[in-house]
Amino acid sequence: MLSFEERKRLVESEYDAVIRRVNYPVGGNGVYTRYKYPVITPATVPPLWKYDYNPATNPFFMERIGVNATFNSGAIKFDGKYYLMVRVEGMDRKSYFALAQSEDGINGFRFVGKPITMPDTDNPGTNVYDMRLTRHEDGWIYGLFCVERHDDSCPGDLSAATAACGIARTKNLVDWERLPDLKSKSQQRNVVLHPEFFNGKYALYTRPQDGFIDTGSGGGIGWALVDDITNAVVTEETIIDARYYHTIKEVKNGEGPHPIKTSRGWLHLAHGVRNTAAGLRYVLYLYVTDLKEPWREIATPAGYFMAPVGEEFIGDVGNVLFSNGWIADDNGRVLIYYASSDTRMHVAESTVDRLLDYCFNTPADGLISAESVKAINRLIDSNLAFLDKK
Ligand code: M1P
Repeated sequence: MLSFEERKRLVESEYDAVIRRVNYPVGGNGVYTRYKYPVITPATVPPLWKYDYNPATNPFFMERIGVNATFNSGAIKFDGKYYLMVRVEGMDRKSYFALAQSEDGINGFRFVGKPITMPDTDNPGTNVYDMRLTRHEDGWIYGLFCVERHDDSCPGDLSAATAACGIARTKNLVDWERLPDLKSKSQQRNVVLHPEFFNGKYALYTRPQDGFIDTGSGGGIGWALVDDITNAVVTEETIIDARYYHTIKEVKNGEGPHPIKTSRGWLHLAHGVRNTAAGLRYVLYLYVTDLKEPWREIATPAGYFMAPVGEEFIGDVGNVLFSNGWIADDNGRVLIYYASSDTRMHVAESTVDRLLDYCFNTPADGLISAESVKAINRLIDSNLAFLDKK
């Protein structure tokens, strides 16, 4: 068996190798390019957060506090650097937020400082996760996240839970001011703050749901206005991206990060969920809404934009891609940060132009097989006509 010093050296060299690993693009369909290695895994969490470094209290240099997963991260560019607000899940099943930083958004993500100490409300949450970061035009950076609590109206059911939207804001990503949770008629998860005021009000993308897991009568992604973010109350919600039978979002859907403002509209990234004999399948899709009427869809490409491939299928909750963070650079590059199977973080790269081209030129879902065939035949016929002309 290795000594304290030998184990320490081994653990630190394994960590260094992960941090220094150089990533590279692999293939793609022209819309986006995946990168070979995940950008953050439990191995990216510093040994200092896991090990007791004192030989007197940890003579075997054993791990004391383990990490189960690193996933569903908010993203933001701040002072020229790329930051992920990572959902770190400990082996005790509790999630917390921690900031990871990279110089180029693809390589060398490393956790900085300590895990975030998020102030609580007077009704403490059991678990917090999936933060969406929004730099709002009011000057604050907001973090909206899910707060999960036991549902005390079901005292005999240990698994009964409620989901609400927690709201906090910061100027430096480290020190957070906690605001009251969003008040709404239904439970909420996947709530996202729009970056601009609308008619002088804060605008939210919501995801009304009947229960903790089931969205039930919640028809899809909603749009709601609130007067005061320091006491946010949703009185009216309009469904802007509905669910449909036999689509990738039949069971549920949810807004990803806040939409990117482009010359042609607000570009949205979301997740859609369908059921299969093997359980739920989560995929990512895009849509565009009008610049002046951000609740009005103007492009709805059919089907998924990204779905799990290879090792992405495998993890704590298999067959899941989930994204709550992307970054658009000034030069039009878009880095899409996505988690696979509730386990690890990846990056894919595209551009605003490519994503808009995809959205406006991919046929919308005709909702029945016959319409899908018509769309393919239209493409073939126009290709044949074009190629004939050449
Ligand atoms: O396990 C998949 C995802 O399930 C939930 O998302 P949704 O509310 O849309 O079903 C969340 O718990 C999310 O964190 C998780 O990745």
